[in-house]
Amino acid sequence: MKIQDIKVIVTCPGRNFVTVKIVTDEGLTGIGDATLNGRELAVVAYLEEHVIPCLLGRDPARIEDVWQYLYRGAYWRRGPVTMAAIAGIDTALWDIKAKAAGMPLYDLLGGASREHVLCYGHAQGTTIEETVEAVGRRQAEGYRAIRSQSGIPGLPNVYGTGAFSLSTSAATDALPREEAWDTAKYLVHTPKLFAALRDAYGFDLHLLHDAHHRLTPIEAARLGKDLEPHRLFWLEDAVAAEHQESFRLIRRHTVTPLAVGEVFNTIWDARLLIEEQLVDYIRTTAVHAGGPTALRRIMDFAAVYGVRTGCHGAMDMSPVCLGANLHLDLWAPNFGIQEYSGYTDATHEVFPHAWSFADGLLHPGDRPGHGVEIDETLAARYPYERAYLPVNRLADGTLWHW
Ligand code: GCO
Ligand code: MG
Repeated sequence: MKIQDIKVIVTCPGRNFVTVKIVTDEGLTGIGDATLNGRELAVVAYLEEHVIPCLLGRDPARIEDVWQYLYRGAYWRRGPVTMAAIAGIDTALWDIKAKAAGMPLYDLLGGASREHVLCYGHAQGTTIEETVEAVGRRQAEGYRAIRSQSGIPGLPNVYGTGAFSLSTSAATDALPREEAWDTAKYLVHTPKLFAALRDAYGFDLHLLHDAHHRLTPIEAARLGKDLEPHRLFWLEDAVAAEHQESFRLIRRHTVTPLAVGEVFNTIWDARLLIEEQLVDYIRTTAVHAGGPTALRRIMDFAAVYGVRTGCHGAMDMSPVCLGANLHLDLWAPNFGIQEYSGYTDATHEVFPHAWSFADGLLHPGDRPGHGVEIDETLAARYPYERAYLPVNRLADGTLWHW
């Protein structure tokens, strides 16, 4: 079998998605997600100009060799653009291999380790009361684990708590929205949210929280400590993790479980965190970590140290990425949880998928391959729109982590 053609499809059925489609001379096709939120076209150019010409005519079965060729062979290793491009190709090649074998991808990886995959949804509100209600709605939809975020008095527009923060070219403000941040206010308010949630729903529901990289290590330690009575499933991205050693300090002070890694793109970003067991969950995801080949390696490395998985699955990871993640989740001996924040109806239609959600659980389905397709005619009806994530500033104007 030979790779005959590779195309890159960009579509915006609510969010921008970049999808790689590989066609073989035997008529088998495979697709992969290569979306990098807010920087989508950089990955398209990387693929079209620098990757695709090198792969035409190659054997699609040699996934490991193609991965090494694109990673080592580029000389410029790592980085979100490179790794998203590699992920698009790698995911499509695994799709083709599993289709050729007539197996769902999880079978090819070693088979299912469980019947289904626990996932967590999102609940948010501008006030504690609104968030408490939103958690109730998610619970009614079947979710057993819910990430809960709330607006903070005195701070308008906190990402992930109220109105959608994404700016698109269709909107009047096509540049990144500016949001405000105050850590002191946040640290006082957030434990109150979880106290209210435990009062309302008891301890049977798993609650998660995302600090979105905004704290310093000692502030994160304080938050972890203050959240201990509320028994969180995890506290996510407590600090910006360029400095992996930061987690040593956080760990010394709190038993709140820690999750990190949605912006990581290789195992090197997490090596120390995993080896020293400084985190409980590693959040790398197929599209940002270089596809199933690399994600499987990270999961296996984490398994050696008793660190569990918690793949990033916000709605800017396409249904193709979610499909690939779910096969790895079903297989991984050290699976923890999968994020699932849902998609627009148009996104479900553009990407028909075998994976399904019921009772707070996901399953990848049993179709050969990863089980996700793209309807190209429909995709063409939703053209790309330039879009930005917000930025965050302190009251004095200092640009802050968001
Ligand atoms: C999450 C994330 C997202 C990211 C987004 C960036 O935990 O789901 O933090 O909300 O910010 O995916 O593109
Ligand atoms: Mg997050």
